[in-house]
Amino acid sequence: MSNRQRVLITGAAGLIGGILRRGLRGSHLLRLCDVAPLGEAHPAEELLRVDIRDIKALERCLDGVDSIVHLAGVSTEEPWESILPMNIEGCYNVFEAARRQGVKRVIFASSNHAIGFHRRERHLDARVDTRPDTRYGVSKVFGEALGRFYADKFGVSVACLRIGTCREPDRPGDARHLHTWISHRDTVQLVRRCLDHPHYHFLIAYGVSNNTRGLWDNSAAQFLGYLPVDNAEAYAEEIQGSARAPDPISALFHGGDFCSQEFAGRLPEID
Ligand code: 15L
Repeated sequence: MSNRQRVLITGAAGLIGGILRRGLRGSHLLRLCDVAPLGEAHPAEELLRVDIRDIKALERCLDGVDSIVHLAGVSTEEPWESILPMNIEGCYNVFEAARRQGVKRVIFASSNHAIGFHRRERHLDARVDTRPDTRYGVSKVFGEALGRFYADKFGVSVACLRIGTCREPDRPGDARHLHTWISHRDTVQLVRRCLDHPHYHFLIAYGVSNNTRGLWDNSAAQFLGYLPVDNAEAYAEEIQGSARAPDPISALFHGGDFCSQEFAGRLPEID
């Protein structure tokens, strides 16, 4: 009998789902779920069509699962009518189904947009106040709060990863990415560390590579042993030669153009 952990990945058909599927294949038993097609099952993979809006279906697919990597949901700014069922109710369903089924750990794909309205002069650690830059960012703050609640109240081990910019192709694409980029292999390493660490209660970590221009401090999660190997700086010259200047609001804040969309605030008041 295998002693490999069984991991359920929600939203497994997305970009990060595909990266983790390839990267964790062989070391973990993967139960992959999505509403979108997942292709053919490889050995040690189970494929399921599950909608996170359906808590009963989620509960059923958690049988025998040790940990969940929760990626499903809306991954950018969208109308509240999409954010609410997917990122608020769907996220609740995942944590609640995990509790009901005795799942030990949930790794939640949060986002840098939970802290997007901090100014870029500021280096941020995991304890900084949240400052969401979009409804999407608000939903990620909600997911982090849910994680904290399920850890404290029910003893579920929870990691919230404030992911920066993970792209296909696997390289930064503009000047902001020189601090926000995370490569595919660093993404796999970070999630692997979160899955395999024997014990933690609750943590927040930034999903970012070892970027020379990085602005996010992961020292609170150092115990995980995450040692990113890639650095966006390798692409800096190329990017700076081709990039267009960001709009003035985007340039000020960590969240970039998520901050400038619909912006009707007053700059001096956003310290
Ligand atoms: C995110 O949270 C999004 O999912 C992704 O599409 C990118 O926009 C990324 O943040 C980013 O900030 O670059």
